[in-house]
Amino acid sequence: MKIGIVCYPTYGGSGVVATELGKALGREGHEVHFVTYQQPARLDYFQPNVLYHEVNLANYPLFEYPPYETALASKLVDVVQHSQLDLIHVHYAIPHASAALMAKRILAKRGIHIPVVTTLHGTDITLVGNNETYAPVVTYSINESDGVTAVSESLKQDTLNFFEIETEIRVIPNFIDLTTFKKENKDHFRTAIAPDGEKILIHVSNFRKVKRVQDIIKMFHIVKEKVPVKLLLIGDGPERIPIEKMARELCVDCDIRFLGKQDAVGELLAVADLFILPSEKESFGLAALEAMACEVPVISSDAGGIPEVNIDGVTGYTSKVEDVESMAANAIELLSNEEKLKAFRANALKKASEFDLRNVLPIYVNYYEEVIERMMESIQ
Ligand code: GMT
Repeated sequence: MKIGIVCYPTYGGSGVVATELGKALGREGHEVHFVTYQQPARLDYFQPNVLYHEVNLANYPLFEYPPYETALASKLVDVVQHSQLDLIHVHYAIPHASAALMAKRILAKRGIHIPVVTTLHGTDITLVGNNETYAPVVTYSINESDGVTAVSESLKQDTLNFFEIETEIRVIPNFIDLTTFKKENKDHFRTAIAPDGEKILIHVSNFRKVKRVQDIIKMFHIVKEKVPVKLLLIGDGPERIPIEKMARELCVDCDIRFLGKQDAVGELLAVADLFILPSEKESFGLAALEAMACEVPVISSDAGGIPEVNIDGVTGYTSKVEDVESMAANAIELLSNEEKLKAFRANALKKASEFDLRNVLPIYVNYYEEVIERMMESIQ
């Protein structure tokens, strides 16, 4: 198959899923064309049948806001026509789905029929998409897509609750490449981070408000009273400065390392004892899955799709959003019981294996075939 993939090229979860999916499809012999405004962060090595097309924005003094959606639609028309794509798969509804649908209509006028699959990732539904600024276009884009997938049951339900949906939404969960994310021996890192044998907590995110990183600092403050512990904070974003300030005010800053954006997250996960994810909203929690694949149990909130990944009392614990005391108590319990921590580590890996890329990739491929066949039937 020849597949066009549209995504955000940044480190965010939707971009990571889209890029890893494209690379895996490429390895399976499909021809994959990424169409976005920048080389996707994880598209970091050459693969013969994975191509990248940059969306160029022609600016003009009249434009206070350069029309990215129009540029993307035009680029898609060009790529679909000249590379003879079989399907466009867009990740994150805004503005990718409406741009792809515009391209589809333009191509139909030229006698080229291409199906559009839209994958909903989370904030495109739960935070941004249901805002009245975007909701009519998001509703239309979902209903007009030839196929729609959501990354968790929870996100599917949210979509059905927030929008007037007239089409089927298929749940295809996020996945993990267990050959890349696995526990490796990085004892020298552990010694550098925790020289006195302290336990290590870790969090990875884009430091947006929705991640509630302040709850991590509060729980760390409580945990530190009972267990010698260090905290690694990976990633960067708008909340980082207030979080650093809070850490200083609570006098826990000496035991926290802000590592900023890191490429080799797996190497850091390899030395962690617990992954912390107290998000207010989280459609899936890919970062938690990456941790679990590295045998790191998860202390999280029970927001959105997290409980579909982090099983309470098995792979870690879930607590109500904002319940910092409960999260701290759960962390203390696990960190103080080596046997239990070991069992939870094994459970985390076992659960992560259910989301193995090798299981999820064929589900996407079958879905593409189903959507293409349905469209062929409809135009005959
Ligand atoms: O978490 C973010 O803020 C990034 C966002 C994205 O769209 O890149 O992540 C969303 O998609 C990920 C991949 O499907 C999910 O694992 C995240 O749970 C989801 N984030 C939220 O729902 C807040």
